[in-house]
Amino acid sequence: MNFRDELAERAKVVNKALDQCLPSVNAYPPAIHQAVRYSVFAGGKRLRPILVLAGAEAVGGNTETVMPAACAVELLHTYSLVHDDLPAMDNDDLRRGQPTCHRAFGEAMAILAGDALLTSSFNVLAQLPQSAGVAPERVVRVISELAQAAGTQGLIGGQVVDLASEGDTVDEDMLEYIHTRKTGALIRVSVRAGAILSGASEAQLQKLTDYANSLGLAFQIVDDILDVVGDEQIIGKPVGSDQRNQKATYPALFGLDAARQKATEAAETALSSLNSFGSEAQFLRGLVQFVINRNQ
Ligand code: GRG
Repeated sequence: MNFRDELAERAKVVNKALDQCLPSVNAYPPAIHQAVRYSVFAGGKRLRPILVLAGAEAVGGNTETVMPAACAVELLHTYSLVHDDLPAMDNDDLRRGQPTCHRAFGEAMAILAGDALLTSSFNVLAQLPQSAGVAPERVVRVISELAQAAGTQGLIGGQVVDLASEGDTVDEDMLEYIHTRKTGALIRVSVRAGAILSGASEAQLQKLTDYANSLGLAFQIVDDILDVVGDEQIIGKPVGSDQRNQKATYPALFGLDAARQKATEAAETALSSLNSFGSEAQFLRGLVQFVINRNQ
């Protein structure tokens, strides 16, 4: 199986697990379950849950055991997208090629769907000792790391600084502050969660953290580049929105060519962080190429 097929296969397995951990659309009250399921199944790449599985694999763990954590991370990611799209934030009409949650279900339901996704993310994690027999100390550590990644010094902190800096000239330090939190924090905790739940050593965790930091940077730079040169039909949202919203981006600060060069360097650093791992980290290596070459 080539890498893209394997990636698609893993996304399919994640989708099945996500389907099982969410209430059905008919569960009372159906309006909220429809909005939640609509947002989760609108067609994401499932990069973060796949990173949880690959993080486990890299330290000899079992991907089925950590699947609930993979779902938890995707639920939390989806919450951040739903709230980010709201009129009070980015006010976007399209996400993953479909009307955003508030466009389809109204603003109040979109706020509640985001809240529901965030809370159920932690519930799915908290059930790991019972559902998969994972040691409670490992689960508590992951819960704490995920809460920090999502909190005021993670996603929310990045979002606050991003919103506050719209229209301002942003330097490289500020750009890094925003992106290590908005994008990097969740990518990092995804890899770490899979590894922690699988009993990784601190030395392994450090190397995987270095990998994830560089992968997150490469992912963000490519995301910024796609907003300039991407195909609207493929990326599922209008191109040029960063420029229209005067967002701080790598191409805006450095130009397209230098941004591409930075992405390539970050990819190389990510790969070298895995030097001490063998074939068990092959999927993590493949993900670096995927992130660099992606067109969506
Ligand atoms: C807490 C409201 C709130 C926001 C936090 C994460 C975040 C800040 C906002 C989400 C929007 C955004 C542009 C985040 C940057 C990371 C990023 C590029 C997200 C898109 O991730 P993909 O490409 O999306 O993996 P899919 O649709 O494939 O899951």
